[in-house]
Amino acid sequence: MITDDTICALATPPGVSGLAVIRLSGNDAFLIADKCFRGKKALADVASHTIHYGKFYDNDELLDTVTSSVFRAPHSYTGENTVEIGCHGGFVVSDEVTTALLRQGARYADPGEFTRRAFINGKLDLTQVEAVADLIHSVSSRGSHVAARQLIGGFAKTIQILRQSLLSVCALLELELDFSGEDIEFVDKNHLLSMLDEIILTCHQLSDTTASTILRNGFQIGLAGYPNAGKSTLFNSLLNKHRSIVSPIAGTTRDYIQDIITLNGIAITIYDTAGLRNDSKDSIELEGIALTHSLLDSSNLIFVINDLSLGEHYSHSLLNSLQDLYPHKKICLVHNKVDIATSPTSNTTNDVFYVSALEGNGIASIKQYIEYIATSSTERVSDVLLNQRHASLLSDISIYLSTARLSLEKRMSNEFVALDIRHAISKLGEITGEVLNEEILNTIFSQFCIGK
Ligand SMILES: Nc1nc2c(ncn2[C@@H]2O[C@H](COP(=O)(O)OP(=O)(O)OP(=O)(O)O)[C@@H](O)[C@H]2O)c(=O)[nH]1
Ligand SMILES: [Mg+2]
Repeated sequence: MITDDTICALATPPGVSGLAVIRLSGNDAFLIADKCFRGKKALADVASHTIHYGKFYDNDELLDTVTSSVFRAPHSYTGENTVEIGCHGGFVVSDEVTTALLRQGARYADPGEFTRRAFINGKLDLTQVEAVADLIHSVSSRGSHVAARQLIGGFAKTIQILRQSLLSVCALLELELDFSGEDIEFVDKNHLLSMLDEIILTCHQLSDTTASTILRNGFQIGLAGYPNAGKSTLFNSLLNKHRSIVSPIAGTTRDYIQDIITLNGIAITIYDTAGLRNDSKDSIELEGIALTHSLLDSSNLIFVINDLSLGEHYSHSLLNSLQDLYPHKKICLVHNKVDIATSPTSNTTNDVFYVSALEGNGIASIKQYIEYIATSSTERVSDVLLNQRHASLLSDISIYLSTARLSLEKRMSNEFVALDIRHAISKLGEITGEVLNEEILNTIFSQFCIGK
């Protein structure tokens, strides 16, 4: 499908840069570009996938010397005629080039409109569109690599295979219905049962979003502890920079502070938090404590920092209460200030660390541990960055298939079995966008920026 209007927008971030790229896509892309571009040949006459050097004018005013990359429909990102104009960067030139194209009949693109056209023209399915968004917004190289694999269609293929096998089973079940009087069986029911089991299992395995969320947003670590335990000192030491204020006054950190380090290609977001104490009456500090809890709640790993100079068991009641509050979370104990501790220190083990955040002892082993945990919690993700939309559709699919399975076991009529399988097929189609839901489409494309 080729839409009537031709859209244009800056595809690179605005600002001072070596180059900027302006995209022009639509039926009249060559016609419009040729009104501004003067090279050896008109762009309308050159072959697809070629690049041309020339001068770019707004009427008779020379704006820049540019390169024009030409892509003819349907062999372009959008599936439409496309020209990508590479001009010099900076705030002025790209703006003037865009304005000149608008003056010649192009329309300014909406956010995500290029990708939306790619979807409408069948160049990308919905999982690939989502991969584009993840690729642009990725915060870690591992997440970006998974998104790249999703972009070339890994996930879409898995869904297609599931859909195809369900479609063929459904066709056979419905065919059997036509011959219901004749006691003919086209589908081996035991085989169908095991097939449904397999697909339900695949849906369950696929639908855990934890690992994908870590790759998309980063692995979150919360530093918790009583005031003055040395959380901010440890935070700075892990980041290797002076980021958070350190002082001997209890209650120094009131708001939470976050920063990112990258370990093994995974973004690790560390949160320094307000010290947790039960007896505070200061309303600001109490608000900080409430914030700390909401952060710990969303953390993938929690470190409880204990001031070892006050004793090995000084923070035990805090550790116990956090373990009660977050029973499913990994919580480690960090004994800090070994340099001034009087009690003998044991060796660092898997969950218990002995460090001096001030002097830097033991920090390397904490980092190693973080890297190990973050890496192993994302290992299962291969070629899909699952999001909530996929997860909820996969859960719907499991429910439909489980109902179909039950009907089959109860030897109910094929009609019922087929109906639930059809619902599951439709939900699989929603994942890839074959079954359209306008509202979902709008939500997905609203996350894109202009020019993409
Ligand atoms: N000797 C020694 N002192 C430390 C160490 N870590 C932190 N301190 C000191 O302990 C005091 C408190 O450190 P902070 O890092 O501000 O402690 P905090 O847990 O962030 O404190 P609040 O923000 O008030 O909750 C400061 O005087 C630090 O210099 C350490 O490993 N050894
Ligand atoms: Mg602090």
